[in-house]
Amino acid sequence: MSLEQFNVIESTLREGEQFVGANFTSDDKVRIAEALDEFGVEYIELTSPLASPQSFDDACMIARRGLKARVLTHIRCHIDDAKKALDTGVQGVDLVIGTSSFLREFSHGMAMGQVIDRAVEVLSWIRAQAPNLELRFSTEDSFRSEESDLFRVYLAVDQVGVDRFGIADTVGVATPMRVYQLVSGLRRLVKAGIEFHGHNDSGCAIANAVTALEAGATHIDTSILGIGERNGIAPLGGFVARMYATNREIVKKKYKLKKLRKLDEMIANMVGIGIPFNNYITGVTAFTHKAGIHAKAILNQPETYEILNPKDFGMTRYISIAHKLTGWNAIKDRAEQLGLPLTDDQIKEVTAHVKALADQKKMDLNDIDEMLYRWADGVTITNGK
Ligand code: HCA
Ligand code: CU
Repeated sequence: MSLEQFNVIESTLREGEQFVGANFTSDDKVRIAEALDEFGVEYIELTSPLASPQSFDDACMIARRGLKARVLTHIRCHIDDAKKALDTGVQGVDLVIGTSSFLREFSHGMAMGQVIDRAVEVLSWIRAQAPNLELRFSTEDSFRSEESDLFRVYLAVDQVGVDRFGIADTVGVATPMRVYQLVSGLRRLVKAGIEFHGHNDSGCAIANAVTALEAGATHIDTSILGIGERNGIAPLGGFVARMYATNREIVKKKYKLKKLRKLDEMIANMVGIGIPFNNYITGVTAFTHKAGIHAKAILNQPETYEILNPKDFGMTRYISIAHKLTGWNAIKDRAEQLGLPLTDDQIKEVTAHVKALADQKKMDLNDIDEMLYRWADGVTITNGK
């Protein structure tokens, strides 16, 4: 059920601000929020209003912008933070407190009993002030916390009545099995929504997010290009690619997929990085096919080797033919594109020639085109060039 009814909490403006290259101006933040809203994310999470005076002003401004997405801010479990968050006028507040022994010892210094008391105190206070505010409670470093501690705090908080619980893989240590186990355990315990926030240090962020949904989570945190602390969290594009591969129609209906490329490009420019070649959907090789065997099948039926239809994302596929792995079907397709009436036998000769030449030097499409034109003019080449 959750695989059909999930919500994206887009955290480029919170987790993403924790990326080393990010330093968004107020204008940048508005552009990002509006672009995400147009794309169709359900929630936009903003940096704590306590981070800086401008962060507070920007949160007020974005909260009042009338976006379709619900605007959230993210705070520590303190009454002072909560007060400031309420002053911004956001529609929801995401609270977090560390529960692992690392964080209890080296960060806030509280024992588990104190963590529980603090959580209940702050959440009850917020509930009393703002009964309709969307309230989420999350445990930082959940996967290195004792499960019994987590369930103790979740149950106590559930009495206060939060809308959502958060499970955070703060250090990227979780695997899908662990995520399944923890999320389904919590699912049995509470009725509220469940949010998963997963870092990507060991490459499991997207798989963990999807597994969380399979185990009953309702909300997934993402950021554009995955930017965040260290190497970041589940990227919006990669998560969307995964969900599209599971249920194309729902994802096409929920989001304006053709806007993804602009989102990725905008953030890459703002934070001073390039889009990685192997990025989901928008990477330069995401729809590039090379081996002759692949090219042949792609030309007959793209779905043979593509679970994502590039057209749905406003992208185009590319078949690379100027190399030794090429095949005559791909060369023939190129000849047809150029309008050259070569027979299959001639195409096969050209292909053999390409392969032989590619063993000797690096080639590009111009070389192939030139060769095809020469063959069409009846000029065959026997050796070299
Ligand atoms: C951080 C905190 C957080 C919070 C996640 C949450 C994490 O490291 O800055 O609120 O659920 O990864 O634990 O991003
Ligand atoms: Cu995080």
